[in-house]
Amino acid sequence: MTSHYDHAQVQEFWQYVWERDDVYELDDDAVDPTYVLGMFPYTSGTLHMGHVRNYAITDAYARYRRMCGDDVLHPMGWDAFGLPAENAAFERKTDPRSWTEACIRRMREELETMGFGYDWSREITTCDPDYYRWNQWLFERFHEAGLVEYEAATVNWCPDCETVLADAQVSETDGDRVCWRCETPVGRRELDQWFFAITDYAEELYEGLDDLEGWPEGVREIQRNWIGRQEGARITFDVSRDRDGDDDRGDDSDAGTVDVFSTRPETVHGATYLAVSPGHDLARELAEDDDAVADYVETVRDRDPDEVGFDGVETDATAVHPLTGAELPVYVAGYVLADVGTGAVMGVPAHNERDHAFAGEHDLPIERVIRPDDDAEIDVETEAYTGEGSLEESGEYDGTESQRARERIVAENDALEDDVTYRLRDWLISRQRYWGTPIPIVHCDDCGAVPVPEDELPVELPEFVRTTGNPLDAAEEWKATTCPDCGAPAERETDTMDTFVDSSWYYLRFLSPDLADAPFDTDRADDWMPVDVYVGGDEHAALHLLYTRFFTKALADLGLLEEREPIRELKSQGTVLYDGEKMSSSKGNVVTPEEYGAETTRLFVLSAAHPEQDFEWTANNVRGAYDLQQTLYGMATEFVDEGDARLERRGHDDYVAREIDRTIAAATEEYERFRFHRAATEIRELARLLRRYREYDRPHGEVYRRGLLTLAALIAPMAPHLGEECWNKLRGEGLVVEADWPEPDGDVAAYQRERRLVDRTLEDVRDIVDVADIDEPERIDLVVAADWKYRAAELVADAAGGDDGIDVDGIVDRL
Ligand code: ANZ
Ligand code: ZN
Repeated sequence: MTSHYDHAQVQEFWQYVWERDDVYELDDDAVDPTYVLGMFPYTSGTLHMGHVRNYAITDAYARYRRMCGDDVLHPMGWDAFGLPAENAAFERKTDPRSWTEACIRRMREELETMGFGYDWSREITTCDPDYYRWNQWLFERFHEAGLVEYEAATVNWCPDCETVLADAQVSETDGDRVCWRCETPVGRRELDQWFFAITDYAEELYEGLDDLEGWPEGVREIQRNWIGRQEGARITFDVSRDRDGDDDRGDDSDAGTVDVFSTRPETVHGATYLAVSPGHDLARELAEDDDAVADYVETVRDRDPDEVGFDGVETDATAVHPLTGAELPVYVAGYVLADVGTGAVMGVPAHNERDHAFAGEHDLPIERVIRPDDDAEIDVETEAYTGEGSLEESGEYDGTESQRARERIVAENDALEDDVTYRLRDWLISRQRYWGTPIPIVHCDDCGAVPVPEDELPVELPEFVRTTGNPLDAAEEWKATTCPDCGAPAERETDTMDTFVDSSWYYLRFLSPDLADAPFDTDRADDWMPVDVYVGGDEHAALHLLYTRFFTKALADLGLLEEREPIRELKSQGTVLYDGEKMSSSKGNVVTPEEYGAETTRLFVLSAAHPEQDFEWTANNVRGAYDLQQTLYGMATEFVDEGDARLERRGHDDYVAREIDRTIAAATEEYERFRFHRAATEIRELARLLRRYREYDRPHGEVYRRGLLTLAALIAPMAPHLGEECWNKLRGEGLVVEADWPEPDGDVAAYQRERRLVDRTLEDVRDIVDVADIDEPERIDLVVAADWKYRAAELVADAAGGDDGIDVDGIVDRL
């Protein structure tokens, strides 16, 4: 039979033709092209089903837009730096570059096998010096703009990977904080580290989320939580010390102030103590001559930060309540976090759960200053009351409703000031590893940390050496250099950048991937940005997508970009499951696309579910995609083989013609909304109708051919090789990838109204006469719809076995 679809051969042929004709290359002069981007893959060795799904979605959409007449930018590149390459190289006794290059070759081949339509002339690889020099260049621009900080910080340290981990790289397993890669328990270390000041943009990053209407609400909510914006007040307390312990504040106290941050400033009258974190300046100062404080600070530092309970140590300092003048004890307490708010709190045990717990442990007074409005029985001795209400024991504010009091107390007292804090921390970009962008800094004994002059960029990585620690530390020759400022012998920075730096701006490099004197072409960026549609896994909701937004804003402030948001529409794709588990190489349940051929694989991942839903990979489900492919191919082949069609037009030909129109309209709508699974359903239904049409009668040549061409065009974005093959059989020339998206001939809306009427009428017919014994209900649908009045009535009459009681004319009238 001629209709066997030999996927390997078909794929190879069309891939050759597409490449020969450069059909996916976007001209640099294109005006405002549609920018469709899938998150570029980490070069881990092979493509997995998550990649295939991700790229099938972007490819289908890019192809759809191209057929609609848009210029389309659909590039691909490689997220090629990172620890796993270094680990793999170490295990395989090779070096990260060779290993990464081998991965890229294999993955590119796999992408090509799938027939994804990328503009490969724009391919970028982040471990190329031509790429990472721009990380360095941008680092230096950020540095000039005050967006880079070099600070000692206590960091998460994985003893096995011998590297610092970002908080997000620390996973929680059975209550243990472990390395996300190797699951070794994570320790703490103090190191000088490089940071990007993302917190400078906290407010804009937060505010901007409301306007990102093309983003899933779930992702925006994750970002909101990550930024953790909180409104409240900063409250200043005078603090003095009583070093000799004689309870006489008079002569031996040094005055100072401590600011606290509170979301509930109206509870200020209920403050019964002050507590600062062990990392607070006051704690350090007190530790100098107070052994108890020094010991406590020490223990907390060595402790897992999540383990901290409500222990703490009372100090010899005293705080003065700014409104009442009362003297409050000052504690150093582990539950107060150094990098939240000001690193200090006023303790209000009656109205804050943590303060309540602390007060319980340390026998501190609990003073109620808010009474619930419904006069509910509350006993703050047993439990904090955290709700709203009216103030009491608060002097002139007694009786004031708490939300109103919040505003008044801040407005009317100099010690309180409106303030906003964020949970977001500055972005620690230092990694003590080899396989990343060298941070372009020289450390000079006299001049400090000096940026490498621009004309000496890139600072290239030295040869890889196998050591347990940071290979750059061992690269003595590479490290030795001279200070750019004073010429004295100096040492290169041996930290490399977090790979999230690479992915924070790669979408801009695709615009002008070979540009030699800037990271990207500014004019082109103004025209081509933002990315119109970005697709990827929602594991990137917090970090990658926040960093891209930060970069875009920082670049805009550097005058390099007009846009302040990088991505207009974001699609997060669900997970492909296999036996209920995520399909991944680490679980050994990866199904390789070659097994089923590109078309079946693509059709399946697109038709199984809405892009944002998870779905199960099962042989049975795959079969459905395979069958659709075989059906379409078979129909195109048969038509060509036995193309003896009817010429004169009959009633039901119109019906089929209008169903073709209706399918085009419906499938277009589904493509617009990324509902590929529903587009596939429309296609499947039209194919079924056309088959019945063909079996019922000899089909009308033009109508039938148009139906088949429509199928080829509608399936092409999802299954492009199949689309080309069918298109070619039916037309003998031209490429479907370059064809126009089909349009309805007739008035689809009018037809849809009519069709609904027909459907209802058919129900009426069934009600009037029991047509259960009509063994061809499908034929009825077709015929009724085609020529609905008379033929339907005839059939009903037939079915009733010529029963004289049936009044055909009567039925027809009622219809
Ligand atoms: C006094 C107060 C009274 C507070 C009250 C709350 C309720 P949540 O609780 O998640 O909304 N806070 C401020 N800085 C802190 C730090 N560095 N470490 C630990 N806790 C800190 O977060 C806001 C509250 O967290 C702040 O408001 C403060 O306690 C506490 F009835 O101040 B509150
Ligand atoms: Zn110097």
